[in-house]
Amino acid sequence: MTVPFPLPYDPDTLKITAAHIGVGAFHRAHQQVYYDDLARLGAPSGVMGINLTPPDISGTLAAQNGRYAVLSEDATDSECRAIGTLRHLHDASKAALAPWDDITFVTLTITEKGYCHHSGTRDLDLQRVAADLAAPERPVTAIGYLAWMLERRRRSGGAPITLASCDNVPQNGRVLESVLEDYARRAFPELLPWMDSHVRFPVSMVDRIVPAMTPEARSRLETALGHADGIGVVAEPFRQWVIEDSFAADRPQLERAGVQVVPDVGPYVRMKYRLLNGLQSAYAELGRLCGCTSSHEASTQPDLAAWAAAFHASQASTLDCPAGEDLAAYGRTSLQRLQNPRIHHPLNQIASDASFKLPQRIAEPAETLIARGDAARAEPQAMVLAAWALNGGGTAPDAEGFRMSDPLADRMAADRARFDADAAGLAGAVLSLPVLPRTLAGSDRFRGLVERWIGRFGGAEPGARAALIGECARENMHA
Ligand code: NAI
Ligand code: CS2
Repeated sequence: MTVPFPLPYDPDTLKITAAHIGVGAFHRAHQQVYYDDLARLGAPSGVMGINLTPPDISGTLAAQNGRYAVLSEDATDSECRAIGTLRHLHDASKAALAPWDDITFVTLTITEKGYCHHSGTRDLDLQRVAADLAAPERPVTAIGYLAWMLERRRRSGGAPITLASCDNVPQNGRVLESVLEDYARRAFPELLPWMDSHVRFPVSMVDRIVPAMTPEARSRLETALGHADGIGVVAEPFRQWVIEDSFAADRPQLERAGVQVVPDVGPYVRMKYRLLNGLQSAYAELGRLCGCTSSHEASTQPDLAAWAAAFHASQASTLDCPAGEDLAAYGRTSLQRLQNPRIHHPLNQIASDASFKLPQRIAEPAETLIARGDAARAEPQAMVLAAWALNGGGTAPDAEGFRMSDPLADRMAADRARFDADAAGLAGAVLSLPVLPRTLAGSDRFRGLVERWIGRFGGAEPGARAALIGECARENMHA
């Protein structure tokens, strides 16, 4: 049978030494491309994939002979490449059977909620793992699954292993380490000292905009490819991966594929969260208030596009610049990336789980400005939180049926209804959400800004709201 995905290497000969948990759209368009680069450079490592929750795509991957394609596109360029490094995919029903013995490097993208922690902390949410703790050898959560895999490794005298979280969770590696330690203490006490000497949890920053696939994106991909591909993905051309130099054992030669291995990932993470992700979340809230549905639509609306400069100036003033970067240029590039006409990123997707995202993207920079006595400069952040409150946990689907979801949606919808004509009440309610630092509500100036913007936006039609944002951009918001 002809294999319709041409590759310069033979996937069947790859030794599988890496694994990934959470083989969603992002992993297929990001880490897999780095592994594929390594295979093309002659430093191969096959990757075993595990999906503990849907999507169930192992059958499709097998039917495509373990291959799929990634289409990268922007206004001027388009590249379609085959990937053959995702070797075996185990869905939830088969995850217990996955062979872990030869694996020494594991990455994870299991979404913010997959860590079973209390947002904004490193604390295990015991309710989320109660069923696993009751039967630790039949785990369902990612944390229970990893702990049981490590325990079996310990019992069999297995090799050290690196677990690298790649989710957009602040201090992702530290969170994973902390929840796993707490879980192990309760489920497998002998595992704790073994983990100390055998497991490392590097912090990592990954970046590539990979929206959920739509029928339209799938059709573009298949046209470029020339045949069907049930699990291929469309992404922007940009990609970056920065990882902390903290490994337990042998690992793929990531640097050869352009991965930056650094002693401290923190400055890179904060730059990305505040300038790129911060702008995405800002547009998700402000854009939906103005009637936009995608980040392309919001970022090319003239008033919202002009506002990005004021937002970035305020956010950048809270950052240390990582070595080799330029914050102003990074901000401009971030806006241009969102303006990519080929990438349709639904605002409802970005707005989903905002209660896990806005703390580090919007609230922390506002907190820094308040602590510095510069609350007035936090007006862009106040506008975003005002818009979040006014969007009020609304979960109505967009034109393409994409729904917003968030654990705090019900509470926010109730607050929105309760304080319908009361800007001060709604400002107080949003700032007292448990995921936001108390400092925000404690600053009269900042609370006043949120209240003012709730009042201004609340009394205006969607078109007029964009004009208000544009007005603000022109005043340059004290930048
Ligand atoms: P997706 O919806 O395509 O896939 C989600 C993946 O997470 C699936 O493999 C699913 O099995 C797994 N998952 C979901 N909930 C889980 C849980 N409770 N326990 C274990 N596994 C779970 O989403 P996508 O695009 O792959 O994004 C996943 C994560 O990757 C994001 O939440 C984010 O943290 C990170 N990321 C995504 C980027 C993007 O542009 N899509 C860019 C940078 C990071
Ligand atoms: C987005 C991110 O949905 C979201 O929260 O902000 O997934 C974003 O696209 C990536 O972090 C880009 O690397």
